[in-house]
Amino acid sequence: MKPYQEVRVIDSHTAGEPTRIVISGGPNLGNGPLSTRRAKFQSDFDWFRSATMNEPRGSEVIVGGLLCEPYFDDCVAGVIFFNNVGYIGMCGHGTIGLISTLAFLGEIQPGVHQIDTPVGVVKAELLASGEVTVINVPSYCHRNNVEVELDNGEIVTGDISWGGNWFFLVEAPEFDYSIAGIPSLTTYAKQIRKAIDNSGITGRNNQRIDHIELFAPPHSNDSHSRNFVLCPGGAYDRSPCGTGTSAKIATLYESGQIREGELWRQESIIGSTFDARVNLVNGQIIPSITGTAFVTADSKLILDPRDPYVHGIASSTCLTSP
Ligand code: PYC
Repeated sequence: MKPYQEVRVIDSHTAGEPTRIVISGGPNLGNGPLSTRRAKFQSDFDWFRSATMNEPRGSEVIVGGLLCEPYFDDCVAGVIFFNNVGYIGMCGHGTIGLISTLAFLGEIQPGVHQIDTPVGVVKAELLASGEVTVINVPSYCHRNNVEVELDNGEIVTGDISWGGNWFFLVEAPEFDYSIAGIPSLTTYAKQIRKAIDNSGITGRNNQRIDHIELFAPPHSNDSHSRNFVLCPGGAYDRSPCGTGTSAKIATLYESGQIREGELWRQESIIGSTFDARVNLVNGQIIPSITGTAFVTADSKLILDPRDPYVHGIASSTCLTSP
């Protein structure tokens, strides 16, 4: 018996944004519904999330996914997504990373696959080209034109929308949407999130709006928009953000700015793209997001109990490791 725990992970990036799928060596969460398993993960094994996501094994940029047996027989896999500070409902780039990881492992072939998540079953199609189309959860705009006041008195107007996570969508074309502009965009997005938190404004059912998405015109003539997305853990999304793009196109559709099936090509702050479309199913907006992921590592993390940082360097004090 080895004096340390081994965790097999497969890392990938989707349009520049990293995903780390835990293949084996993760916690045993039982075989109930994924939402129940996520609650157990959070209450009993939060140290594992921190160990795999925080430095020195991870970083605030990575989104993790624990590969699980699905609860529903017609799903090919289950997944619980998390990051350096907690758990996220759905993750568009992470689902594309997961599908590419399952293909890398030889577990799936091109075709449509169902994935079980804590917020519902998601479909994803692996195309022969290697691209992946995620058929997301129902998405919608909760409130239009909401005003928040920043500490400096500036009033910012945005839409509160759901695309599998909560977003505050703001048109902010005055910034530099290139790598050089990232520090200013990050500061501005953090000021907006602080103002939202302080004002008590939330998504449906009092849920926290933890993603801020800023928009400007695209750099390429083939795209429709460029964005900058601040994630809950403080990092910016290198990809155009699958759930954020879903929230955006649902909002555009509801306000009559795009039609069902029309292409919306969203550029990220690094210039990578997702192709998005609104599909209507039983009156609900079901966004589809197409992108590509590449596997970057198939490796083993070592969790050595003698290591003082075995559970990661976290700002959180809620770790419940034995
Ligand atoms: O692609 O949905 C996404 C996502 C959420 C957080 C980071 N990426």
